[in-house]
Amino acid sequence: MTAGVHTTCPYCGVGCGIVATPDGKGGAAIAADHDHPANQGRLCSKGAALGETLSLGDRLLHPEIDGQRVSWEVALDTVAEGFRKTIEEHGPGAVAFYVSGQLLTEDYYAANKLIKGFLGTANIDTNSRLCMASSVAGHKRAFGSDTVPGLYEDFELADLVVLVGSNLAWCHPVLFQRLEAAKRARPSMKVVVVDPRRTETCDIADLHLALKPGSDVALFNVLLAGLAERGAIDRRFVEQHTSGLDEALAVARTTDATACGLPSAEIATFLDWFARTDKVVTLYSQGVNQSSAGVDKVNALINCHLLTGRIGRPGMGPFSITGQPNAMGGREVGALSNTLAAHMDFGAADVDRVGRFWRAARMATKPGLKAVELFEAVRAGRIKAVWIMATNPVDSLPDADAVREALRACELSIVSEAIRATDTVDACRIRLPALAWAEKDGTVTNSERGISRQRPFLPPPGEARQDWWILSEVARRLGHGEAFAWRGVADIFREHAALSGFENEGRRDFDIGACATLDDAAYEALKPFVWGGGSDKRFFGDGGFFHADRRARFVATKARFPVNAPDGARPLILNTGRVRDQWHTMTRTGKSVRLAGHRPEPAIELHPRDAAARGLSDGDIAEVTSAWGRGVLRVHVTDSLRCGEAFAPMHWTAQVSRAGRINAAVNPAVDPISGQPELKHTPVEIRRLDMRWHGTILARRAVMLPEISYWARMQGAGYHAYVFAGEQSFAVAQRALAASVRTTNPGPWLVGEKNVTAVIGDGKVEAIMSLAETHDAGARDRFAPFMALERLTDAQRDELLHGGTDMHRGGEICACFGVSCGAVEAAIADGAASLAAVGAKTHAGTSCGSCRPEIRALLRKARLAKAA
Ligand SMILES: Nc1nc2c(c(=O)[nH]1)N[C@H]1C(S)=C(S)[C@@H](COP(=O)(O)OP(=O)(O)OC[C@H]3O[C@@H](n4cnc5c(=O)[nH]c(N)nc54)[C@H](O)[C@@H]3O)O[C@H]1N2
Ligand SMILES: Nc1nc2c(c(=O)[nH]1)N[C@H]1C(S)=C(S)[C@@H](COP(=O)(O)OP(=O)(O)OC[C@H]3O[C@@H](n4cnc5c(=O)[nH]c(N)nc54)[C@H](O)[C@@H]3O)O[C@H]1N2
Ligand code: SF4
Ligand SMILES: [Mo]
Repeated sequence: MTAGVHTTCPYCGVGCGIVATPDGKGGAAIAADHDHPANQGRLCSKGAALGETLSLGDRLLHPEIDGQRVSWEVALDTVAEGFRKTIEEHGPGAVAFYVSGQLLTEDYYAANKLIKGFLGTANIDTNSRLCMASSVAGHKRAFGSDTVPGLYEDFELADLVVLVGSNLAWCHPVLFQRLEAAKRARPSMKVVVVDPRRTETCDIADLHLALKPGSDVALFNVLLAGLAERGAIDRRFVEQHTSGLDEALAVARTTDATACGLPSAEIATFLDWFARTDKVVTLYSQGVNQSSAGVDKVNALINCHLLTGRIGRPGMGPFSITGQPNAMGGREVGALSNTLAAHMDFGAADVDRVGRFWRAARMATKPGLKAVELFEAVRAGRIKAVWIMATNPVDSLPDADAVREALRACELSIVSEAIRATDTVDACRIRLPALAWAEKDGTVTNSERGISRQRPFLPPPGEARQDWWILSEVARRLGHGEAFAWRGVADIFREHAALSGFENEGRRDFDIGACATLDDAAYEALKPFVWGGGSDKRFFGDGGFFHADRRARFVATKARFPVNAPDGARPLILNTGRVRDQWHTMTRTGKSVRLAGHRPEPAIELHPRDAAARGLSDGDIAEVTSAWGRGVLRVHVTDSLRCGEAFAPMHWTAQVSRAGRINAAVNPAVDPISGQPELKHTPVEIRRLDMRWHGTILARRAVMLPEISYWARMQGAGYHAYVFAGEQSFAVAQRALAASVRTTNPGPWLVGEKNVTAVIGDGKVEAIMSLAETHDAGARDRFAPFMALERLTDAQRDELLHGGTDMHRGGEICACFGVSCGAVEAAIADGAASLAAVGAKTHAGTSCGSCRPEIRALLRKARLAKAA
């Protein structure tokens, strides 16, 4: 065993420290870093399962052009020559990069420098456009800079924490656990959740405001007016450090509170708590940003903090939480199409300064296209060469079928990817193999401006290379070798740090100029640190905003509502987001067996009344249609939604589900300022599909399913699991499916009862299939134990062919120990009355803790049932 390597989790923006210890066989043991300031020894279910994502079977390991393996020389020459020719013939505006908050800062810097300083265009946008763009724009309007003023410890120090459009329990679980622990230690602390859905985050809420989708501006306007009326104003702060209050208040006072669809008593309680409490943190995420009024939502809530002077002091402030591990690093290098570099923009002085620093050959002088319009330009043929890095836009952009079409029609589509089978890789001509988390080297910045090292702990596989190397090789071929002559990531980091300090003199918030002189050893050993702020690392406690007059701005935000409103034909509002155990397009979390249990299928959640009105029951298959496209998903009926609203997770792609790719249906409307798409609000209709049969397959080797209406694939331990349903005749489907299974899983075919069939060769199950006229939700759980057996006894074989052991598990709760809902309910029925007691009986909730909100919900349900 080698010693543990200190690195950072590649998933969410909390940025937890990890110690990875390679096992010498290509894997590694993953443990939490007890010394990392972000997590202090904690990890969530996704972080804890990282060890299961390291295998190489599905990696892109060699460059490819049009499906043929080629050498790096050929691939790089083709890319460089393609860009050179396109620019020569059509100008720099005909090329584009589309990059990602999952690049390391050094990779990100290289991409941004190449296109903006040497190709002469700012047509580089990042998936942060779908994620943080509204916060960036809102910060700039209010503060004059894109600054997150506070720190994680502010959540622990606050007396009131307001979570707006954030499902913290599932999306930033370690921060949620820190908040939960603080509230337990100090029960007087209050938590308010503002979200149309009752999420797991509401588990710790003292007040849940299930507002009408899109009505956040109205809510915070009402709050602003109410605070002013009650005199909850910090006059000194407002007078010395802000401007624009009168205009903002005038608009706020005309806002109609009923727009929020909330009982007035709830709004009154919120106002009362906010007015009375000095230490307030307002944390916000995609329920705010991903909206056609996203920037106004950000400013409406910042207004309330400026009015009360609650910003940049311990336990106070607005806090925009980032999603991706390096969303903040991307903002630092300036890789949005409307930012330049190092928190500079396209003003003439900035363009000149950065151009001199880079010794740029061809400097971009104006902002480029934003993600949605960038892919429209690709589709229209105005952009003829596009290079995608570390993001999967065929699944994650709205109106996603149009994105796929755009890429297929593009003359030069290039993708740098770690994984071979993704919907974007399938659509691109040139495929460049990138290093993945375990192999790459560099830095990331988390939500609290904390910079940490990601360090490699496994050797580079195949011919995969890190993104910065690929970029600099292309730059060299285009004649810019000198500007890209880095020997390694430390060189790039020093250059990036130097640019942040270059002619800065305190005018720009982002300044890590001191790091420009780190030597290689110091960079290697770099400990996590938070950049900026005063001695306590916070910004703006004493003003010092970055507008020219050093004052913050109140922004008058008039309540506007989503551009695409529901109507008679599409009366439901589709909201989308995340589930606890999957990460985005599942290229990594989808490999983990233990993460496959919690939410195994793409689901559409519906309120019981909306379901009943459409003849839908839990477990049915439904088609979701919008003006842009459709998806086919499994129905989940739940009263955690408001009537009239539906929710679907964003994670399922064409690789894992035939039609579960919900972004085909999601609308591409954007915020007029930030260009961030409105991913939380698409008018849809939902109808039941009449399935004539339902089935489950567990097979050692992947099965090519015939054309059927619905299927989803999930990872089992040493096998693939498929759950599916179809509209054709039963007999035809049964024959076609059996043939598919046997093609890749040969052996004796045994026919059992209840339409169970199996391939069992030499006593070992190769494949199991069951088909029935009704959905059998427990089939996968019943059959799974048989796949774990090396050799079946006769009795076990008979049991299998009779339909498997009858144990309905009701879905998994605890990913760490694989504990089902059924087992937790049984423990509760058996007398376990607390989280600790359930843990003692079942182990559930005793490791990473991500499932504790769900266990508490089951405990509550049992208590209510008992009381009734
Ligand atoms: N498990 C998991 N964790 C993740 C990720 C992941 O893929 N999986 N991705 C990471 C990334 S990149 C990001 S950006 C973050 C996202 O983290 P979050 O923003 O917390 O997650 P979402 O589920 O996208 O959306 C948050 C909530 O916004 C609510 N919402 C919808 N419309 C409105 C509205 O009009 N107003 C308000 N107030 N709320 C509304 C939704 O109901 C939803 O519960 O998560 C990060 N963490
Ligand atoms: N409907 C709906 N759509 C959404 C959202 C939503 O809430 N609702 N959320 C949006 C948000 S906030 C986000 S952030 C996006 C995320 O959407 P994407 O960025 O498309 O999602 P990922 O699956 O994280 O894609 C990252 C890709 O990079 C690859 N990769 C990993 N590491 C590396 C590397 O080092 N180099 C290279 N070259 N490749 C690498 C991974 O295999 C993966 O394919 O989705 C957006 N789309
Ligand atoms: S909270 Fe979970 S996903 Fe986020 S950084 Fe920490 S371990 Fe990774
Ligand atoms: Mo994100």
